Amino acid sequence: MEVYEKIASCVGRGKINKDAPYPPDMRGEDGVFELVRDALAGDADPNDILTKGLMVGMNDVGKKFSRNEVFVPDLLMAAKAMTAGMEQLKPHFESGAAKRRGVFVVGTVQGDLHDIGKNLVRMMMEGAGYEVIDLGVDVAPEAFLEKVTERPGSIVGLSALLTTTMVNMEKTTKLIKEKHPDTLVVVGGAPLTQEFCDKIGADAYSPDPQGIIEWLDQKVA
Ligand code: B1M
Repeated sequence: MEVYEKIASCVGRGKINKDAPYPPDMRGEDGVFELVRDALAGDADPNDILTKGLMVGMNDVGKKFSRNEVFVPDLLMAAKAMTAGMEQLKPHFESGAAKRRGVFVVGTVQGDLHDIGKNLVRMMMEGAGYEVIDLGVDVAPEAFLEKVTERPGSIVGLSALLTTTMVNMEKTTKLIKEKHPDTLVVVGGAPLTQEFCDKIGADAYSPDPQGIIEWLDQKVA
């Protein structure tokens, strides 16, 4: 099995590291931590580790969850395993952070606790040279507004993973645009579409963080 497949499989099984007792049938085997560490030491591309390994594993577990083959605790273990890999990729994505291109306020909208995608956006934006203020998860529209008021000219990034929390993205965008019409609001997350972005009056949507960076490159010269 090639290394990316092994990483994907460990994410899917929730195998964090060698010492982790879960899952019992993988006791003593390398987990995501060791596999990513060794892959980086062997000159693997951090982007490949992310897209061919970590994200593939997380996608698989999501599909199994949809088919009722795994349950919420399995998603949690997969998320922990993925985080053990992402932590090590962080310095590689942040290495371009010498310059500061602006302030990017990011958070997962109210009611939503998913933070892996949002953390990835944070890392990539830091890597692209932005000062990032991460408000975390379950962020109320007022909390975004407060930060924008405190840091005029900042760009806001909203993440949502649930169809039920997408409405809070709309509330947040409207509140910010009402008080600070010139603020750029960019949105992303698995259930979103360009159509939804247009409907709520956000400025840009991208299915991945890179698309947001490229859009801002055009917009904020
Ligand atoms: Co949840 N969950 N979850 N979950 N979970 C999903 C999203 C789901 C699709 C699973 C499924 O049914 N197949 C489903 C949502 C269905 C829907 O609304 N249509 C779901 C559900 C139902 C739930 C609960 C309701 C389950 C329950 O309790 N019954 C519950 C809700 C809790 C809450 O938020 N209030 C819940 C809980 C959880 C856990 C806590 C167990 C865990 C999250 C742990 C954590 O984040 N720390 C979890 C997980 C892990 C998932 C899946 C499996 C993986 C999400 C993930 O991290 N993906 C997910 C299924 C799936 O997506 N395959 C699922 C990896 C990540 C890198 O991708 O976040 O999409 P993603 O980010 C991408 C892009 O979307 C984009 O960039 C990233 C990289 O490409 N992006 C942006 C994201 N934000 C962006 C912002 C941008 C730009 C791009 O600009 C600002």
